[in-house]
Amino acid sequence: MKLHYSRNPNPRLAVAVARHLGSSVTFVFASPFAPGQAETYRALNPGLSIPILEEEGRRSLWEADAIACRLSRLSGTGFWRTDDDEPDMIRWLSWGKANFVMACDMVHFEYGTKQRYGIGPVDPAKVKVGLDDFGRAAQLLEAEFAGRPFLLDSGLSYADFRMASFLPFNDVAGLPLSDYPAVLAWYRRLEALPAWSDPFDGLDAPQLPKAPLAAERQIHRQ
Ligand SMILES: N[C@@H](CCC(=O)N[C@@H](CS)C(=O)NCC(=O)O)C(=O)O
Repeated sequence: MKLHYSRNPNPRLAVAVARHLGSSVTFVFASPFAPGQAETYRALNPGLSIPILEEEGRRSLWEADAIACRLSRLSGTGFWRTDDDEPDMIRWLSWGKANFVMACDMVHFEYGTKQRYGIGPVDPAKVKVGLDDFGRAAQLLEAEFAGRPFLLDSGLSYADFRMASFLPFNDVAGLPLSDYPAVLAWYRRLEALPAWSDPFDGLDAPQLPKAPLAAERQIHRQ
């Protein structure tokens, strides 16, 4: 089984899942949007994006959530719940993608992706929408995490990894995570997991192109 990945948020998420579960995958560094790569990757994912899981005898699987589901099934663990907690887990995946993760993605896209790949200047209006959405979503999560350490009562699940998928990039995005102490404490619990904090350990994965750090932007503004 091959997991095509890069250091960007969704591939990082898939690598972290594989590492957390101890999946027997070969990690293949991919750059599907680089010149000359499209033809190879179109056969695996018509949309070209990664992560992609290539498994003998099966259609290639793309979308980090689908890959997490497959790897969890193969692992025989309930990291992706298959019991009575599954609806609760799906609820957080669904809400997260439309709210918290979406807000993080919006801000990270402006300060991170656009700057790394020279896609254009930061759009302050988009940043404002992203930060407002982040505030609303983080407030809801703050109340949830006041009562338990992870999203599900039964403990760590894939929903936590998905919800946190853009937070490893917060050095660049600069989202005000510390305004939400219970959310920050939850994220620190994830960071204590080696599979989450350094999923690329031992892999030959080139660093992402640089984007200005949030701290550098503060200095620049003064
Ligand atoms: N909805 C997809 C999004 C996949 C996606 O946007 N992948 C981006 C990275 S976050 C990509 O392929 N970028 C090219 C690269 O990393 O080289 C998922 O959850 O897997």
